[in-house]
Amino acid sequence: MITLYGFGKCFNVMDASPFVVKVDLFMRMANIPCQVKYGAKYLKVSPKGKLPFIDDGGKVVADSEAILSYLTEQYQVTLDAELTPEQKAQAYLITKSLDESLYWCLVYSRWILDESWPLTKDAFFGTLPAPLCWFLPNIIRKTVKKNLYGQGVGRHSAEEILAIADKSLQSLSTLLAEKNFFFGEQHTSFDAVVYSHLCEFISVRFDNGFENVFTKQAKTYQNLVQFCQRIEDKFYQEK
Ligand SMILES: N[C@@H](CCC(=O)N[C@@H](CS)C(=O)NCC(=O)O)C(=O)O
Repeated sequence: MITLYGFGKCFNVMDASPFVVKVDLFMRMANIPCQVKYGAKYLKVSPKGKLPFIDDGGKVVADSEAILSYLTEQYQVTLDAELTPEQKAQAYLITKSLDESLYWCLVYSRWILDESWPLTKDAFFGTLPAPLCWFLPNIIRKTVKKNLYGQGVGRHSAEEILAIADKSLQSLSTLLAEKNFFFGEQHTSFDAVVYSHLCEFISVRFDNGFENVFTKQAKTYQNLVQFCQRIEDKFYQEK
């Protein structure tokens, strides 16, 4: 049985990390059974120091894209069998755009945006004992801020980052249009990729009903909201 290592259910979505959701949903779509193990402690044993990674009977694979490629080959997954080489190329490049651009807007919206930080802090560090809970969250927040600056997104203002995220959301909404899934009526691995990023904006719920500006903006795209619902109805009935 494959073990998927992630951070854990958070804000009402399957995992706080879109990359973990991507792998989880891909396995659900491909009917590959797996068990999940949750905890930031697994970062220490991850081959690349990030989550997700999987352990398939001793074969360890890290990085969501590498995991999807490994599973596709090892388990003869046919989710993308009907896609043309051109569609596969488009899916690859859009995936990179979501993983490398929209993802960092999400990081900003959770860790840096002042209106979200208290909730993020509570969700990620709420069970930390004292004295760790007094200083560790702020130390990690500073590291995230540094990473965002290094990556580039952190050099923009909140309004500019929201506009960057919105361009991706708007483009996804245009691409999806009236279709049920991105390449038509049949779901493909690309729908797992898109859902993994969208759910972190659209499907998140806080007990107090709070929605940050990024979530509010994402929810203005009705077809994207319906797409998330469609995926959840089909693959996350236990939610
Ligand atoms: N390219 C990787 C990205 C994975 C990634 O960035 N994971 C983040 C969580 S969303 C992580 O583990 N961060 C912990 C760290 O950087 O210390 C993938 O596709 O799996």
